[in-house]
Amino acid sequence: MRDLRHRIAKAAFVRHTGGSMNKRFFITTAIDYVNGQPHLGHAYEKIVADVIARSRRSLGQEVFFLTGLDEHGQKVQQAAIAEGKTPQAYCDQLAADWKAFAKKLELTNDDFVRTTEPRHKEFVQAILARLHAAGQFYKETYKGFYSTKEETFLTDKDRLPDGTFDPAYGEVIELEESNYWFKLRAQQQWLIDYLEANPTFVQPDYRRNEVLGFLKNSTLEDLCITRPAARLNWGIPLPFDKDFVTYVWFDALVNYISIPAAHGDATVLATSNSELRTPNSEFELWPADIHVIGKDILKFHAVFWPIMLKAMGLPLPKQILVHGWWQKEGAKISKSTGNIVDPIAVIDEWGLDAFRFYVLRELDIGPDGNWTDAGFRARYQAELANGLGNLVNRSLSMLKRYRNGLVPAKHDELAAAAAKAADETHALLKLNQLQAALQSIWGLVTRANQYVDQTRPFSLAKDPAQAKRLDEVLYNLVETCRVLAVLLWPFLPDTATKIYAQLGLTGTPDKFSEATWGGLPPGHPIGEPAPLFPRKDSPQP
Ligand code: ME8
Repeated sequence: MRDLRHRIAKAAFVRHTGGSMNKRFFITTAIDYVNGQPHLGHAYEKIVADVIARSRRSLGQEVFFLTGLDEHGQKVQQAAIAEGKTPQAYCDQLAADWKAFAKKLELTNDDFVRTTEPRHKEFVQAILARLHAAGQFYKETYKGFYSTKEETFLTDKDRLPDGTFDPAYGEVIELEESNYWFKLRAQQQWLIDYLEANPTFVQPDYRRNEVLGFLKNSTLEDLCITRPAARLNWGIPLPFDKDFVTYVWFDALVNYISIPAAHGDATVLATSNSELRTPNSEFELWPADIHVIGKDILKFHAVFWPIMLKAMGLPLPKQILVHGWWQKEGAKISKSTGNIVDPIAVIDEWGLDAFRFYVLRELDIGPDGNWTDAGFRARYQAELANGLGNLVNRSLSMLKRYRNGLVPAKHDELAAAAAKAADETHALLKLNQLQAALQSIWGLVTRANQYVDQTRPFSLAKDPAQAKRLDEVLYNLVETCRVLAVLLWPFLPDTATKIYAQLGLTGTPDKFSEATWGGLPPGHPIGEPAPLFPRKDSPQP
């Protein structure tokens, strides 16, 4: 009976929301090529996704956050050969570094995909078999231009006005070979209509317009989804023709559904036409809520991927969130010129949260960013050490000194400012406006620091007649610190946890609902204050 009532309630919920109660908020990042070490651009993207994942959890949603590595293809094969290793040995070694890097960034990813894993490969093959059987592919000999560096076929349309190909394509050769092609052409108008009917599918808007412009002004070519094994063998073999391996992009994009399949997501399993896994009705991921990607891979995600999904009969992801590219000191990040930001070195010297703060506060999701060492130091000093760090340290130190570390009676002079910051942050997090959310949180930091300057608790402490006023001021300050810890948690998890510990609170400030004023009970003993962001005199970050 109880079970029946539960099922009815659940069915009503599903009807009402158009979704399921078990559907998790599913967020992914691009999966990085393993042909080198992670750099600032990789770190930034993963941190953006992590903050969104953490904030959704804090707001009470169940989240599944997926990141990982793209291990097939020519670039990886060439890099392995250059090091005298087999591609698998090369990938295994680098995958260990990249996984350690995810830990270093304190990513809260729920899974880490490697495209060489059997769970991924077998799903890619199942999809290929299904699409082949459905007549979505055809085999044809192509004669034309090919960029080995980008592993892509080029046509005369790709030529620059002077007749050459963009140097980004590297060496362009003439090639004649047989391959399998995936039918895209017939879907062009459907995709235009979809993008027009779903304005938030690609964000920010100017990226959506870019895709629409491309689709409206050119004819979509069919996509070559294989490479002859004789030329490139580091790929997933086609299940229906052993002479070919799968094109690396077709393989890589499928990670967004192969991992849901590996966890038993019924929607994606239904499309693979195979008995790979038993569906788990408690675990629903697809469609993804957000794919976080960089601007250079927009076409793959906003053109090829939707058409692949349509051919499989799967719903499209809800949003493709496109970030810009980082430069350093105004120049392209490039290993050959030594113009790199090594995230690990910065984190080791300045701490993870200083790194997370700088990239999120400096760059909104969308435009390109410019890392400058001077800018990094300036934000560290002004916003972290003198802003947040100073506020927390002096608030807690004064409570220790003047009230023996015991929280006074509740008072609400800063309650409205805290509520404003919490409401704004809540709304901005829902919109993935991370930079604006940090600005709002720092509005509260600034307000509380001004409050210290205006109320002058160090002067109040000298006058016994002002004891009640001092209690009020101190309550407002330590309670603001507590609210700040909750608001900061998705962005600066270590700092937020340290603030909680210094306030003598156990656990982590990972529930947004606790950002409501008045959480610190009178008489509560706080812990030991300690500087959150030590001052640095070092010249280089
Ligand atoms: O493209 N600034 O891998 P990748 C910001 N394997 N972001 C940057 C950046 C920079 N300087 N450099 C790279 C691939 N990125 C494919 C993805 S997904 C199914 C397959 C971003 O290692 C880039 O935009 O070249 C992309 O989103 C991610 O890092 C991985 O790039």
